[in-house]
Amino acid sequence: MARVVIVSNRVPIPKARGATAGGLAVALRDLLKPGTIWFGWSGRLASEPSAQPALVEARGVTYATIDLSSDDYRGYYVGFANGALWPLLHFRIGLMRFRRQDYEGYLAVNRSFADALGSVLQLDDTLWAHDYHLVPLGRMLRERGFQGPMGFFLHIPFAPPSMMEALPVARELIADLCAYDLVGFQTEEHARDFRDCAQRILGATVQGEWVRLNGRSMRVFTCPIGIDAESFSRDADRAVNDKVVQRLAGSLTGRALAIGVDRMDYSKGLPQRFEAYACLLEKHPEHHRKVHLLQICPRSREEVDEYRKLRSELDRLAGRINGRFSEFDWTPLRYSTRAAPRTTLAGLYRTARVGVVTPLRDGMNLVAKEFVAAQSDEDPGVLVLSQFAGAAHELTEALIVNPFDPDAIAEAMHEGLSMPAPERRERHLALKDKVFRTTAQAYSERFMEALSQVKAQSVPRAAA
Ligand code: GDG
Repeated sequence: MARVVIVSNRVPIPKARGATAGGLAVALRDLLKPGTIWFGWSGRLASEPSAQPALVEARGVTYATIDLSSDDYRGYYVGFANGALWPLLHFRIGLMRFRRQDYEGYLAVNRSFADALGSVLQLDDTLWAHDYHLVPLGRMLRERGFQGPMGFFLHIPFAPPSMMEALPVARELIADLCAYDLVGFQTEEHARDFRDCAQRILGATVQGEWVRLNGRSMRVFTCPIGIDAESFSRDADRAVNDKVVQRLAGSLTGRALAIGVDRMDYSKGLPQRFEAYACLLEKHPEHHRKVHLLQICPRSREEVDEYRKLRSELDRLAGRINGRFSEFDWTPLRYSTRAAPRTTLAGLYRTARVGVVTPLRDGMNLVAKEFVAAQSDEDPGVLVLSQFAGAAHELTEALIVNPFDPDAIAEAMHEGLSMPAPERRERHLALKDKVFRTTAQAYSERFMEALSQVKAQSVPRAAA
């Protein structure tokens, strides 16, 4: 039986006991069988990183990691991946900081990954690489003679040719993606943008889902990621005993809760959301003293300038909203930059009347799905969802809004806060059905199934 080798930037090595798994570990849980290997960066910086991966075994799965030097980390992770690719693929060309030397660092780390994988990979392994950090890895493995099927999944959006062309190394990156046998995207729009890029920028031939370049074909398809809805819903049930959830519920004293949960990232539309909340309070004074917005946004990527700027902006906006609307016994906005434990989070979603998920652009957005999974059937909350989150393609019964329009978000929040129970229940049941169908398990099965077929279907490649 062929082994599966997963490669991602970071590797979620399970802790001894009781560790909560991160998003990708949940999504790939069914693949984590004895024999599987998960390879990536350890998260550690070393002055002279070893070329040999460190191996840790847990429940039959081998976790193989390498360290990076601080120069590599700056070029690969801070510079190219998060300073150039992330903004570009989220349609923020103005924030893209491209530097040749960062791109060189990005290639160098991908080469280190390919070299280190050499000591781990066997000829008949199946490889699945994840996300924008690892675009060139497939080509580099082929150059080193690896022959097994190789899939790649992009968790974030893709950009159309007119935007991709702004990146000086767009051709190289698109060609590198074509070196995989299968590339998966969250939505058909992202997949189509990639195929258009391959056609217009590289001159590839596109036929349906197949892209043909230099005599070989690869498949580009849509494979939306999901969550473990059953377990999230159980967490929400269990959270009735969670002290923090109990304290929060007690502190509401009958007021409604609106909730937002996002990594602190400029793609998540947080300033617009804060503005929308101010707009709600201004235009609908009937909500004064009747609602709290709880915004949880754990800090992330603070090495990148834009993220530090965003934090100051949110601090300022939060202060302004509370300064303007607070009363001595009512603080309209509760804002925390600390992460909440997973069960607490599930309980907070359950307590909320409205979930506000308004990214300016997002590959999928798992928070939208978690919010739905956490609701009770009897008294569910309402999801306000950006039309530019991948999740909006599936979760059409949410209140869909343009995240650039604070007035529209405010009106949707008002609608959610005022919606009668029968309509809330009807929308919720439709959303729940989808979230419980397109789960994490369905996602990984669908990808692996496509990967097992794609090699047989693609034109045999020339010897590497
Ligand atoms: C990328 C793509 C795509 C957040 N705060 C806390 C916390 N979280 C958890 C959420 C959710 C996850 O982090 C965030 O996932 P998202 O999907 O919303 O966003 P990204 O981190 O940007 O993820 C995205 C995803 O990859 C998967 O393909 O959907 O589009 O950008 O699970 O719950 N978890 C805990 N405490 C917090 O305070 N425990």
